[in-house]
Amino acid sequence: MIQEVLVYPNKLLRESSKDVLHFDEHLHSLLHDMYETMVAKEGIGLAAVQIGVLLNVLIINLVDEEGCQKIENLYEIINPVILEKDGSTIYQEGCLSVPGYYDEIERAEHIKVSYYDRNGNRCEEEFTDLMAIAVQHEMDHLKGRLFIEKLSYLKRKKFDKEWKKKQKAGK
Ligand code: Y12
Ligand code: CO
Repeated sequence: MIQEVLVYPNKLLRESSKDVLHFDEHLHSLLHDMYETMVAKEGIGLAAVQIGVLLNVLIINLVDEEGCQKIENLYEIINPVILEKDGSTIYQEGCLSVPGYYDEIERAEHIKVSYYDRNGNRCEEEFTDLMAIAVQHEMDHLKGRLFIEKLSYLKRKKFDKEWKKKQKAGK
């Protein structure tokens, strides 16, 4: 079922998520809802907290070279831990919980992550480029952090001012 995406400054977005303990039908139903919601809202990544569930679950589905978002390229990442990171890269990020705002954010260029799949199998994988950026963005959600918290002091001030103005205008 398509769920509502929580939008900044919703307080739940600041909470830390907890590890999944049971790889059962409830988890599979959550993954299904997350996928439907992400596709419906035209996102490429979503963390469970964004639909109000405080579990360490994230999904990422990047578009391919032809601009198609294929389900076979869907990553379901449960209880992720970053084992190694190196390099640095800057990318113009956006987030379904901060609609309409995009800014350049610096993150590690390569990461090695351990995680579990939907059946509880442990996986270890190295990610680079956009996938590494997306995993770090979504993992921040699991710790209650949004990408706007990585903005410089001045950029954040400008964001807060614009966001308040937008909220007043009811947009
Ligand atoms: C690189 C950087 C960040 C990520 C995290 C995942 N981010 C998203 O999926 C963002 C999606 C998004 C979609 C929007 O809606 C449309 O484009 C129709 C959007 O625009 C508005 O809400 C107005 C903003 C963000 C992954 C990789
Ligand atoms: Co986000």
